Amino acid sequence: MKDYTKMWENIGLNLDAHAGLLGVLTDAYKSIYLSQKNRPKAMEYFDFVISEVHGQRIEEIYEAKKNKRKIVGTFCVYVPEELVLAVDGVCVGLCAGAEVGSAEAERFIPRNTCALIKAFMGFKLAGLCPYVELTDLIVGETTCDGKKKAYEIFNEITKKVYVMELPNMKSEEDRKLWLGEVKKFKNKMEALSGRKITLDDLKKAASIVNGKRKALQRLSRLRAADPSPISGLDALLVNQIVFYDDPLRFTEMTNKLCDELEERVRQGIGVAEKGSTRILISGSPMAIPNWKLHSIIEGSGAVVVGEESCVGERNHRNLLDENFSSIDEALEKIASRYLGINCACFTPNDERMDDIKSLVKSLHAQGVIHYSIQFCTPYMMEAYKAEKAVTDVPFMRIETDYSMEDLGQLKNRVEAFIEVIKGRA
Ligand code: BJ8
Repeated sequence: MKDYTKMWENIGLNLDAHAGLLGVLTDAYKSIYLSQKNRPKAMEYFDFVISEVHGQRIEEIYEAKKNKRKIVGTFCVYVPEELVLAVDGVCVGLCAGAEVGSAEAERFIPRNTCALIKAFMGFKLAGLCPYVELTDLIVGETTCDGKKKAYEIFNEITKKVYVMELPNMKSEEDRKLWLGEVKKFKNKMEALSGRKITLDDLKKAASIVNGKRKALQRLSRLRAADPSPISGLDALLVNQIVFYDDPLRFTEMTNKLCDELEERVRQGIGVAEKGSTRILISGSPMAIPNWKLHSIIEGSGAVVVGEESCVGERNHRNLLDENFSSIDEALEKIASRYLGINCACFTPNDERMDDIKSLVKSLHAQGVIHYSIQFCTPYMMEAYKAEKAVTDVPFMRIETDYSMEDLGQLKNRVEAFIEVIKGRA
């Protein structure tokens, strides 16, 4: 790896702590990812991206910033990426998937806050996230209570948080409110960049973001094969990297991966043996480098075939209707596309139950593991309804955080669950 020390220093990272973080990340990646057998060749690109996640990609974003492009950081799939790209901005998901800076974060937020919120506060406070340092704007949303209140504090610390008001229901009034928020966000992006958005800008942005979604949908469909041509761990990685990588390059490389997977499916080549137990994961998002549950499941001989999650299906299952001929029409379509995401922050949220059931069918899942990050009230609560909705296959709830303390206990539970599934076959 090239020496990026000077760049990290200029960005203002805590160099010693950052070196420690990269060391831990590299070791975890080697033991979880590089030890897998029979991986698709095209995963080499994604291995490279991870090895350069705080290197080459940061260099690219740093360059873009020098060229006066605006860098916009996000924590939620409700933020319309099209409006960032329409002003030639760069949209990045911010670091939130590892247990770092917890002590620093707990000076501002309660100990019993979900690990994702604690991590985004911790990464910033410990000086470990180069993305957050490069942002011109951080976009928050009124989703769960924890995030909503944490953004107030995050703004005190960073002075660059903008919050979109997301309704909690999906009635006509709520749709109007949300459309108003999308329009306000367009104005915000224009003011930030000093550039007026044209219809052409929107058309181009829509096609780029849809390109990524289509590539991910293709990947998702290929996982329905038995044997699955790709591990859940690798598919999760691709679904995590989409939030960081250059969008056009990401689409090209994911499609290349899918070409290879199609060939594998034709030849009956899989990562696990045909007939291996197939698990669908549903619940809270798994931000990079949260690979804990997938690695336990796949280390126990099953294969994860899908994620009903924002790092997964919820991020890409709906395309934006590109058939618009005015800016107003485009904004309406954007608002409606995003309101079709079924996050547990909504009430009622029965559509999410339909999504889970339909994924069980289409991916031929034999069991559902409902994953909630500990203290994530929306998903912990909604597990009840999900369990009631899934009647055809066994269902198990897991609540955990980013620490490795419960690894042994989780492994025992997952293995017992796989045995239950096998017993039904
Ligand atoms: S659309 S899931 S990305 S809000 S894990 S911070 S919900 S307490 S991340 Fe999410 Fe948008 Fe919804 Fe998706 Fe709160 Fe839960 Fe923590 Fe969470």
